Amino acid sequence: MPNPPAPDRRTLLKLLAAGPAATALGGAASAAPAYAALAGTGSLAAPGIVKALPAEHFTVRGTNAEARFDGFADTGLLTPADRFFVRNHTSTPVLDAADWRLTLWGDGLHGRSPVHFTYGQLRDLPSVTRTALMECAGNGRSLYASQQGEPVTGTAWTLGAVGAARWRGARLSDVLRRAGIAHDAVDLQPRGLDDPYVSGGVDFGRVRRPLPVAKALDDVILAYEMNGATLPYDHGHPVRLVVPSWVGIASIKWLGDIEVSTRPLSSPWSTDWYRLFGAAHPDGGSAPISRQTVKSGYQLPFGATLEAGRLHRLTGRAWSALAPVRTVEVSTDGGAHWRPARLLDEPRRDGWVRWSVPWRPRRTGPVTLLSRVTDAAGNTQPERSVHNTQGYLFDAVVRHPVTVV
Ligand SMILES: Nc1nc2c(c(=O)[nH]1)N[C@H]1C(S)=C(S)[C@@H](COP(=O)(O)O)O[C@H]1N2
Ligand SMILES: [Mo]
Repeated sequence: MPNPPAPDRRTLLKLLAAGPAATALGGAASAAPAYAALAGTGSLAAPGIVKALPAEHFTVRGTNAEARFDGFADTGLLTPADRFFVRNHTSTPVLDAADWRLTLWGDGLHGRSPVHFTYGQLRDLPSVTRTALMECAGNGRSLYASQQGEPVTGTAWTLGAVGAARWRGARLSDVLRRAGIAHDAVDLQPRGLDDPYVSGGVDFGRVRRPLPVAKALDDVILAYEMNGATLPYDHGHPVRLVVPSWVGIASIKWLGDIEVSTRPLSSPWSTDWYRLFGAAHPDGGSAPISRQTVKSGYQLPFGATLEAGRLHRLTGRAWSALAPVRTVEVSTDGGAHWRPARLLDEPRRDGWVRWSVPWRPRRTGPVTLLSRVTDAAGNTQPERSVHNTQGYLFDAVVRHPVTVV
């Protein structure tokens, strides 16, 4: 399965209008004959995103599309690709698997360098299949302002910059060994084939971020399938990294090359961003962030109305990147009383669990619903998240307003 279904004509026009990324590398041109059909309706426009973004499932934020977390109620444990959030620094390049190759280079390879792998060679390696969450480091960011009154910069996600998928691909460790990784290699730097990221007149180069060799050799996948189908264009076609339990930025999409180095590497994605800056953190910022954190939420719109006197079944999801979920507690009275929710899935590492709780509200008026996850290592959601200026790793209990009528 070399390529996902080609974008429709309207999308192609949008991509062409979006600039050189869409047409670079011969991808769009070679896929062109399939563009004949359909023009979508009821969809939002995000510059540079190929897939349809129906308004009932997505909120567009700049070049990104947030999935509607409240709408996950009708999805299973896996998030379908057409409901999965997209985080693009620039725009989705439409690449052809047949033209793609991965280049490994740097002083951390002991033999000849560079080393190349074609798509076919990658697919011929033993494959692994693994379910893992993909979650942006800034997921929940807007809650720093709305709930804690603290300003942060960056995309104002609510809770929908997360999804779970079943990824299939080659082990990065297999590729590194075949490429001849040296024993003293310490850092990799995977880099995407999307356009260089330009912001405020500064060209930061193509999206890339150091990845320690220890993690790379542990459980990182070069994924070419998502939920049993060819990896979609927006999610990194033909090949992306999947770095389980780490912040989404580690999982470089449209992977083009990997530097392998015997010295520590850096990029703006490890120096300017994806560190914790602010009063509670060291001068110059924390170390680059790696693991995601703990979160939970109700699959209900903010401000939903619920009928008094009726028995409602409230549902949600909870997850931790640190250990399997152990308990979810809920409060339907603003935090005065807590009770356990029923877990609907067996907790697993790198996954989430669905939960439910019955609730018959008696009195009409505004109510704050809360949920709190605790994982098997004892990590739990605090009342407040420790502020950082770029709003990463929000982990506090979410205060979810509803109205009983
Ligand atoms: N090449 C490239 N890789 C990338 C990005 C990008 O813009 N370009 N965004 C990163 C970020 S910040 C996140 S959160 C995830 C999002 O993956 P998704 O769009 O498949 O949901 O991809 C990461 N990989
Ligand atoms: Mo992200």
